[in-house]
Amino acid sequence: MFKKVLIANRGEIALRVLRACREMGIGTVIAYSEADRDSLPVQLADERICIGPGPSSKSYLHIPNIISAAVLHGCEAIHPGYGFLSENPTFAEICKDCDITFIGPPPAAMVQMGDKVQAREAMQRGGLPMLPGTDVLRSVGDGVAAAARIGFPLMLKAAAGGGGRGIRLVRRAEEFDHVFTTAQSEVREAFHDDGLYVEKYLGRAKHVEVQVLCDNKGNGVHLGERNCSVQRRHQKLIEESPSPGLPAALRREMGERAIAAALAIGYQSVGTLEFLVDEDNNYYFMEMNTRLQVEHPVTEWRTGLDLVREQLRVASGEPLSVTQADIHLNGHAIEFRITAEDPDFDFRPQTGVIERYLPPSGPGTRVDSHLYVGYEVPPHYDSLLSKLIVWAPTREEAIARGRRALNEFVIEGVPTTIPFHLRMLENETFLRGEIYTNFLAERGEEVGLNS
Ligand code: MV4
Repeated sequence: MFKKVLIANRGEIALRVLRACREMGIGTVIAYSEADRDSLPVQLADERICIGPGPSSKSYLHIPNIISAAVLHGCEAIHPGYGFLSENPTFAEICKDCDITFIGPPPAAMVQMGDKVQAREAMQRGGLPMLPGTDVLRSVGDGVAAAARIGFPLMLKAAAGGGGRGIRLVRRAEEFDHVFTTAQSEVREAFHDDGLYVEKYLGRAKHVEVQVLCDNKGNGVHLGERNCSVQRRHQKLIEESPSPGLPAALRREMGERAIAAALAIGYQSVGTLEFLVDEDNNYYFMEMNTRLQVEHPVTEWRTGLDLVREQLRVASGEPLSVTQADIHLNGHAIEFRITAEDPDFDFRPQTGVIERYLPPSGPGTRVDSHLYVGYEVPPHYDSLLSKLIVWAPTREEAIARGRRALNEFVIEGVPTTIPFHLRMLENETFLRGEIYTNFLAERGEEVGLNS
């Protein structure tokens, strides 16, 4: 096992990795930007090193400074957290060239899953069901021909995109040319790759993702699913497990096929396979995230596993500490993402100083957060402040616990999404477990959204 790990991230996930390291007796070095100088992870880490000014491009995305930080502090490994460089195969390769273990999957798996067309092809070979779709499209002409074959409505997506970036719904043929050319220029700008692809659009679908964990000896386990259909403009807001209404047999089948497909591409570390599930419980592979995800605590609570501990173990060459027979999914867990966005003003991100901070506690209540009174929310990064994760034996009890904990949660100094979450927990569609991916886009006014 490693003696010292560089944490190349910030906020709540830096704290999360730091905590796993500390419990395992692993030394921690936090790489931080000038904007995060006074952050909690910097205060709690064993050692700290500034890797640049506030803007991510000059700090958390600046590979030379991060590698130098690890070398200067004698770190054997780097944990990238999520976001930033966590799915950057070039960074993972440079770590390897510098004899530093990248705590995550092999670069080849990142490359393959990072290209959404390659990912679809690989996962289809791995036996996963797919929506009708196309190869990469480079011209409007290719697009029009493919669209005619697939039929409308369809989803136009960026081959180098993912997570909703560069995604567009095209309802009718007459829209296609314009949407394709607009998307192509935006995608070229955003990803330096103008590859697009088309999939048959699946309306009234649920976003159900399967957590997998693999070591570097060919062992792998699936750790249940998470329903992430409560999304606003492709930003997840609430995640829960089990996915309401998913038949047990389907849950088992999705897990078994997800882990088989992951092992078939030589996957290692934690990973998440995203599916769309339609009203008849048909499921289709969408994409694979080759990193630890924000919502991992939902799975940790149901399985009792520490996923960061498992990542550190497999990265140091140890076998999985569990077999599939050891995995027992208990109760119901729900995560609420508390962000510095104002739900009454179109979720506009806000900065400010935390004037009061009283996180909830009590039975079945976990708060992952880097906040403290006096903390100044920096403008450079995403707006996640805290994750509230509640667990209870049943969904109804978890919802009641979520309501209680959210009402207890005091954050003053910036607006937050707490009021939005409380409204969701009063919404009949949510309470019935019938939220689909387009709920907030089409019926957001039911929960006070004006978008
Ligand atoms: C789709 C889809 C419906 N049909 N693809 C969203 C981001 C990325 N995970 C892929 N996503 C979707 N892909 C097809 N062919 C629905 C989603 C989707 C979604 C779309 C719009 C608004 C919110 C959404 C939430 C989850 C999934």
